[in-house]
Amino acid sequence: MKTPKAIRATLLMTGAALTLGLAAPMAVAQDKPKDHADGPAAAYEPSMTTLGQIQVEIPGRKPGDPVMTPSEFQKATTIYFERCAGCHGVLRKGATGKALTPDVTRENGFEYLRDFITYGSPAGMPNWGTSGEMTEEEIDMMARYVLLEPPAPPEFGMPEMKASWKVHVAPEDRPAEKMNDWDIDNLFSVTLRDAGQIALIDGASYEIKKVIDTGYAVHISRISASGRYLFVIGRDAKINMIDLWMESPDTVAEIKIGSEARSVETSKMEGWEDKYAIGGSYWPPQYVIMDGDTLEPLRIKSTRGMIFDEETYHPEPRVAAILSSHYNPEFIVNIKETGKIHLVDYSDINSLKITEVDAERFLHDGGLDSTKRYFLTAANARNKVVVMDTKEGDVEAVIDTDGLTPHPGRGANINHPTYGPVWVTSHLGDDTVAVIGTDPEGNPDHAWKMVQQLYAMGGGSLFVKTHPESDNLYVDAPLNPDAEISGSVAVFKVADLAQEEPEFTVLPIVEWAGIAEGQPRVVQGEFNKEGNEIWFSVWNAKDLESAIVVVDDKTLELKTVIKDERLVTPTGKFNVYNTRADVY
Ligand code: DHE
Repeated sequence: MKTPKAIRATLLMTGAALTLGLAAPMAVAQDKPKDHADGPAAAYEPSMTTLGQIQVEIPGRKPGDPVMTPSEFQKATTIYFERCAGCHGVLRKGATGKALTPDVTRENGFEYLRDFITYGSPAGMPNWGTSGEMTEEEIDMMARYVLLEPPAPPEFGMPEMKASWKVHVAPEDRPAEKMNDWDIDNLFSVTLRDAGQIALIDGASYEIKKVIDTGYAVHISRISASGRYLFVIGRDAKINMIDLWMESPDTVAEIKIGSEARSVETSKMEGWEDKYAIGGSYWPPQYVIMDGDTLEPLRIKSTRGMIFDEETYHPEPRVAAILSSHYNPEFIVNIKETGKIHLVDYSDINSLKITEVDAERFLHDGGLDSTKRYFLTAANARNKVVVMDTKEGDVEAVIDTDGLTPHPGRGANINHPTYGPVWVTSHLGDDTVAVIGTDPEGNPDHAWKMVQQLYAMGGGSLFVKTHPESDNLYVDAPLNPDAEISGSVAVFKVADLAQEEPEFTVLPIVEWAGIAEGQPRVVQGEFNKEGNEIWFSVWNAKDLESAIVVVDDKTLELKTVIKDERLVTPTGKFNVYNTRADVY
């Protein structure tokens, strides 16, 4: 274990290296504003991996169009969807990046575009050419590509969903009781990202009970309220529904809900447990409510519409996090580009009532406070956290976190020695950790305010974690450019938060994993059911060894390392009990 002082020294050096790194390629880089996105935040822009595979044709040619062969156009479309669409939008109408429709690009012309792609810009455009990420030929091709009309990827409505929908085991053919001796509440569903699989790992013996094929570049797992069904969504928008009661748990139903997706959830309100599932997609921009037993698609809602404050039309507002309310029969759906939260009342599915709440643009991930009443969610490109009251259905506050790009995962709820119940998020863009008061009744002066700012190892953090039984707060930094930092985890003692500048302990997780090859990153802590062990993924390249490192929460010592050739690119881990009960 390293001392906080040693890591602080490394940190300062990293900060200096980063500044130098940004300044080196071009003189103009010195003018870059503080929120320039060349750092870890830029590395985290969405890649439309499945859309990149679709076959497209050059839209109707107009006089003056640059020359492009169909194969060049296809290649450019793939590059665009995989590298550019995350910021500029699938339809090139702009998201966090500027619009790139022909009316704009033709105004600027080919040479300007070529240079812009080559050198980047202080406002956040990466320097694709000087960084070596694109060849001169590719840049030439991309500059011609954005002068042409963008191709529109296919829509995905009820006929397409129904065609993809398969019930492998009908509800009446499934077991009436649990048929295995697994402790399913303490099972972990582990994302094996690049294998397109999940591993089910026993929380006590660390045994890999089963590996199940799922969607491509699988993203998250969520569990039905009863704990019986596990839902897994891939980036290709495929949802697998796995029955954990079967003798050998397996997929009982599957569906594709679009071409690109990231979120899935199930109904948790008392009386509605396991009744419905919901999936949200990036493309097409929509969400679908499905039957909770079979995944039959029931209702589809497009998210296209007006941006909440400008009242201008956005053609592709992506669906980010979806949570299930514990106070109302509602799904809470983050609509990224329009900055709205949809409260989807599923009590009468034939007459779906949707309340659109104005929040803030670029909503991403988030979680509930310890009472499960308030949903705290990052509007990441706006450096804000929105607090939504899921009982009353309105926004309580929009808090500036005074850091760059908050990224909480579901956040961490701790009982602060000075401020009482608080919720915590780290940031992608810097080392700050924002601590927000969440107790309007017991601590009204501190509620919905950033009551403290902590400094962890460095930028590139994606997830914080704790557990009601734990006295610790864990902060990862998988996207930090420094291997020592991205391979470690910072731990704050909750009791130490009473101090003005609490120090943290660093756990050298990659070192503990004993992996020599590659530059694995440590990502997303997840507690076991009891709350006395925390698991971290040691996420290496697909063809190299990865691992899961289990840490004893009381002693902060290594408990065990799970290694197995089937553990290919482990990232997210979802403990069945903690996920279904929203314990974090
Ligand atoms: Fe995620 C959650 C989107 C990249 C691991 N990720 C989420 C959620 C969204 C999202 C909208 C919230 C889902 C919810 O709660 O319903 N993630 C995106 C992206 O758009 C992005 C930036 C780029 C992309 O092209 O996908 C992206 N995510 C990643 C990764 O690179 C990570 C680190 C590794 C991986 O497996 O791909 C990653 N995302 C995760 C994890 C969660 C997640 C582990 C769930 C955290 C939790 O505790 O609930």
